[in-house]
Amino acid sequence: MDTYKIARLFDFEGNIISIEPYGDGHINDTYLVSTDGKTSYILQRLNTKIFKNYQGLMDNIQKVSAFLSDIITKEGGDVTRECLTLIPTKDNKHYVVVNDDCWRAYIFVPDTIVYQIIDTPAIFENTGEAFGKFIARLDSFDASTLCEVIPDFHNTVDRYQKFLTAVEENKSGRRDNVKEEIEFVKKRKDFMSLIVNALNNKEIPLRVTHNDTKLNNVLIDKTSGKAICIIDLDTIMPGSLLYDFGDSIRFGCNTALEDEPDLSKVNFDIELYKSYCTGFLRGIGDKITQKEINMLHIGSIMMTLECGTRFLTDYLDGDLYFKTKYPEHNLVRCHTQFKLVECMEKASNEMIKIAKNCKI
Ligand code: ADP
Ligand code: GN1
Ligand code: MG
Repeated sequence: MDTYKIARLFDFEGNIISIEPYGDGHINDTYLVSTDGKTSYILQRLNTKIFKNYQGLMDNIQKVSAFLSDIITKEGGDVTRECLTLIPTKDNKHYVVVNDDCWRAYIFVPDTIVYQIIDTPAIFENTGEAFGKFIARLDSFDASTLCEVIPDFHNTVDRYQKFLTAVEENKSGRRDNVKEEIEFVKKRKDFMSLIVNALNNKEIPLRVTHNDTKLNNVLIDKTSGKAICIIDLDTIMPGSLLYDFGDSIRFGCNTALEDEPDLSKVNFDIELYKSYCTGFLRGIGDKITQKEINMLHIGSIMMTLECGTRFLTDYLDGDLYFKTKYPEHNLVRCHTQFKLVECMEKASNEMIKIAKNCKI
């Protein structure tokens, strides 16, 4: 595929100088397009095997980024740095389909860093504030105008069923290698329905949420250390705030990388939990309910268990979903997540106390 040919379909300023693979996502193919003009661009090929309804997905992103851009303008912010800006194609569409691949482009936000691992609690607190603010800003967005990009994305009851199917089918022939891991999930079957039940019983509200709030989906300003721009809006759809909070904790409170093979390095950092909680609750302000605050620790454990179960499911299926760099990659990722689940389960009482004390 000729990325230059694709890039020329978009309404970029200046002449293209280079196009290089960029970033470290598990799903899409991302390229940095440098030009001789003032602006560089991000060009992305969407993974249409995963995002089958890419039209719906791109419409979601257009609506949400326009909505956020209005709010940021009203607040006197810089829209080119504080939210994603889609670049239209030369025939004024917000994406283009070439040979069944869907491509889109954004303004590249310069002088920012994405972290794969946190080194400063203050940065994590800023990240929490940005994600909290993100949900608060979308509070008045009409959720019924969004399509459900991946149905049942965080439906952990459904994830459990899919896991059982993968165990049953054993497509990869790897089932006997992972007996303990399978038992680990089965033991937690009842736990996996807690948030789904709370949503169904309307104990907690359904909101417009990001649904993929890991640390490398937020751009941090190099100079100020502030989390300025939330990216990767592919999974924006109705969900629970507990999913967004929990996924950030899953990724950010890990003392090691998501795919660290040495499990002695993988631990849950409770001080970082406190930092994120403080920032998140400040960012979301009065938009959070008491019941949600009481369940923040459950969100954290749930998202970690869900992610580990997804890695295990994909391992059993033969690595069909996540990009992998070596044959056991999904299993290594599964192990880090399950180790974190155990650590969080042990730290639950402390996590509950922290959330209570953070909210003034
Ligand atoms: P994936 O769904 O594959 O994770 P992302 O949309 O998260 O794809 O993009 C992958 C990486 O590209 C991000 O982690 C970030 O480093 C970088 N990136 C994406 N969009 C931008 C942008 N507008 N400005 C600067 N960097 C970006
Ligand atoms: C994927 O796209 P990316 O790399 O930000 C995945 C998330 C997982 C995450 C695990 C659409 O996120 O749900 O939590 O990997 N995204 C999708 O790192 O499945
Ligand atoms: Mg990403």
